[in-house]
Amino acid sequence: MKNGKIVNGKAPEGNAQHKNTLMGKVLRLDVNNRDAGKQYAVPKDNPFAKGGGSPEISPMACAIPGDFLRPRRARELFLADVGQDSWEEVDIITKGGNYGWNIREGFDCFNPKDARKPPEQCPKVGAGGEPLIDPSSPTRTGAGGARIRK
Ligand SMILES: [Ca+2]
Repeated sequence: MKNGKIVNGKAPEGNAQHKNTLMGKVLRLDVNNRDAGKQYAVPKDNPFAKGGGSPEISPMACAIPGDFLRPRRARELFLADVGQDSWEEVDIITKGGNYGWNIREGFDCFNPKDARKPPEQCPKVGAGGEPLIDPSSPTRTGAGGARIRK
C-alpha cells in the first residue's frame, strides 16, 4: 500500500515503520475467501496474523511499492520500490521483511525530517528491532521510478 507518506522531500510520520498502519507496506490478502466484516481473508501465515501488527501486512517499510515480478521458475518475488532523493530499489520480498523506509534509502542513511542531511550512523534495525533488508539492486533516483523488466 502506497506510501510511506513523502511530503516535500520529508517522511516525518514514519508510517512505513509502524506495524499498525497499512501505509508503506505490501499487503498479502486471500481474495477468494472472506473474513467476517471484510471483502477478503487474511492468510493464516501472514507475519502478524496472530497479533503484533495489522494482519494484512506481509513485508513492510517500502516507500512507494510499484511493480512486482516473479520470473518463471524463480522462487523469489521481486518488488520495485520508488525512492525519495537518492535511490530507487529492486527488493527481493520476504514475509515480514523490513525494507528500511523511512530510515534508510537504498544502502544509505535517510533523515526523515530533512532528506538533505542524512545521519552519519545508519540504523541496522527497524522500529520493532527487526534487521533491515538491503535492496538487491539499487538505482539512482530520477529515472521516473524503479521498474522491473518483464
Ligand atoms: Ca529499502
